[in-house]
Amino acid sequence: MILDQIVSKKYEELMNIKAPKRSLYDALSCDDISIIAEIKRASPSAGAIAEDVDAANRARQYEAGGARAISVVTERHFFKGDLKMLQLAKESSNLPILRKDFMFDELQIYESLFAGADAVLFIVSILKGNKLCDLVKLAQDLGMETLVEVHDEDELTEALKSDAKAIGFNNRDLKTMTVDMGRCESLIKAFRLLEPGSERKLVAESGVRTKEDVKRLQELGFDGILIGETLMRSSNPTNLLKELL
Ligand code: IGP
Repeated sequence: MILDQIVSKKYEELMNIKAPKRSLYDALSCDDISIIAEIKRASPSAGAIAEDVDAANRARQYEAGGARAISVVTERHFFKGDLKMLQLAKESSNLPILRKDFMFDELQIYESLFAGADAVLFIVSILKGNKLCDLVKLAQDLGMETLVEVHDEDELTEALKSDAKAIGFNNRDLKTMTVDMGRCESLIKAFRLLEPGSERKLVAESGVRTKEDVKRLQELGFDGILIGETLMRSSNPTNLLKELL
């Protein structure tokens, strides 16, 4: 019957959307440190960074430089981003794509899935109560991976209640927009005490500029580093990535 055929085709299409994604966790599981390279047009702290960036070309340049994943900031009003950038980055590279936005509603998780995100970011400071655990679970049930971002020890304790397999330590305080490179160091120490022998992957975020910064974070035991502005301001991000690694 034609109706059965239509439904079974539709089912197949939906299962394809939920199919295993490019894995951010795998990208963070290499022997050496992995760079997650970010596409970010603007930010509240920096203003305009590269508003006319070609996301497809950037994604190719990042991949050629050895980045292991790409983060795309899709927030529209303060970061001048959109989901089209994410789609272009996905089509133009083979790397896992992390959607960076301010997520607090189930609809945003579905939206990310349909846009092609392989992983989504959750920021603990804007998620109260059980919301964080619920959203992490929903994203994972839909086949996406999750990176949960913290800025202090209280937030870290919250993050560890969730099932997230990757935790991001943000050097930037999103309330004041100031960067303190010592944050990652104190937070990774706290993490080791709170969860000894943990299997979670750890990502250092924000303010990374030099090879020395990368080395230092590697020595501290981070699996990945997220770099935005430094790469976005470079006219040759491929070479810059090679220098940083
Ligand atoms: C990148 P930087 O300093 O390299 O540009 O930082 C990334 O950590 C930063 O863009 C970021 C972010 C976020 C952006 C961290 N958490 C949450 C938007 C939303």
